[in-house]
Amino acid sequence: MREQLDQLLRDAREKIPMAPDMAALDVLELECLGRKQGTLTAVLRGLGALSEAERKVAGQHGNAVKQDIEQLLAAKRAELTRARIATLAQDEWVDMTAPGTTLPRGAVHPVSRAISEIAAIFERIGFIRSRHPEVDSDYYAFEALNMPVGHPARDEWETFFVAHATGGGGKKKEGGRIVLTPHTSNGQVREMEKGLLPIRMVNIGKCYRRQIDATHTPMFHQFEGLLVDQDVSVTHLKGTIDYFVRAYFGEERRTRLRPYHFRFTEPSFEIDISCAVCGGTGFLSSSFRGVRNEGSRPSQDQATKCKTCKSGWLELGGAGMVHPNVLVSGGIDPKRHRGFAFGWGVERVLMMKYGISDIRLLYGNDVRWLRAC
Ligand code: FA5
Repeated sequence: MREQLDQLLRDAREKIPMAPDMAALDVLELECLGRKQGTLTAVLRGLGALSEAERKVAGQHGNAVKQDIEQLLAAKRAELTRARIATLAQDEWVDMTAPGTTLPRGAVHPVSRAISEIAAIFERIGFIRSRHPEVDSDYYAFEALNMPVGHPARDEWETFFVAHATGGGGKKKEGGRIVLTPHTSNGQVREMEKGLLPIRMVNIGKCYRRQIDATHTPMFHQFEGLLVDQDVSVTHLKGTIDYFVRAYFGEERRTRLRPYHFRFTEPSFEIDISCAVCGGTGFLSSSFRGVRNEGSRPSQDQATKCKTCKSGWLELGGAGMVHPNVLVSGGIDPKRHRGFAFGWGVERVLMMKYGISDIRLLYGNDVRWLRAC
C-alpha cells in the first residue's frame, strides 16, 4: 500500500504544477482526492485487509500523502490566481470616459398626445375624465339613448355586433346584443347611474364603425362631454365648445354650429371647423402648405377639390341638450335637472389642427408620425 500511496503522490507532483487553469486544477483535485471516485480513496479502501499495526502505519502515511497533495493544489491555485490578476488590467480594461451608446428615443403617437391635450383642456373647466366600456350592451349604446330596438336612427352608427350569447334574461340593461361601441355616448347613462350630481365628465375612448375613407376609419376615438346640473342652457354648451376650440386650435380658427337631429339630444347640432387642409376654401391651392397625401402634386392642385372636406368645412362632432328620456334612463328627474352633451372625433380634431388630409395616414404604422406633430 505504501508503494501505491507514493506512486499517487508522484503522479500528483507531476500533473498538478502543469495544470493550465483553474478548471483543469479542479478536475485533478477530484481525481486525486474525490471522496467517492478519487484515487486516494480507492487505495485507502484496502486498509480493512491489513493487520491493526499495519493499518496504523498505512493510515498515517495516507494522511501525509493527502496533506502533500492539498499543499500542491493550494500552491498551484495561488500561482494561477496571481497570473490572472497580473493580466486582468490588460485583458479587461474599461474606458470609463468613452461615450455611451445612445438608444433611439421613443415618442407618444399623435393620437395619444391629442387625447392627453383634450383631457387637460376640459380638466381646466372642471370636466373629470371617466372611462366607460368599449364593448358594451345594445342597451347603453342605443336603447337608453332613446333609440329603441328596430329604430331606423340606429342605422347611422354602422355598428359591429359581437357574436355573443345575449344577456341571461336578468336585468334589461344586461341583456340585448353586445356591440363594439360605435360612439362614446354609451357612457352618458352609465355616468348618470353612478347617482352623483352634478355631472361634468369627459369620456374618451375607442369607437368602431363599418366605415373607411379619407375621414373615417373602422376604429377611431371620440371624446364625449356630459354636463348635468340645474339651470343648464344651450348658451353653456356653446360657451364650452368655443372654449375648447380656442384652447385647442387657437383664437383665429372658425367653427360653425349646424342644426341637426340626434335621438338623444334636443335641440341637436353638428359642429364644423374651417378645413386646415384647404385653408377653408374647399379647393387645394399650390401655395397652401398643409400636410397632404403623397399623391397630390402642386401642379394639379389649382383645380382639385379638397378630398378631406369637399366644402371648406369639416364636421368635428355632434352636440345638444340631453333629451329628457335619456335623463330618465339614467334615473335623473328632467323637471329638476338638465344637461348638455357633445361627442367629437379625436382624429378629426387632430387632422384639423395639423392639416392632415387623410385619417388613414395616422394608422399606417409610419414611424415618422412619432416625430411629426
Ligand atoms: C355621434 O357619434 C354622437 N354620439 C355625438 C353626440 C354626442 C351628439 C353627444 C350629441 C351629443 P356622429 O356619428 O356624428 O355622432 O360622430 C361624431 C364624430 O365622430 C364625427 O363628427 C367624427 O368627428 C367622428 N367620427 C364618426 N365616425 C368616424 C369614423 N368612422 N372615423 C373617424 N371619426 C369618426
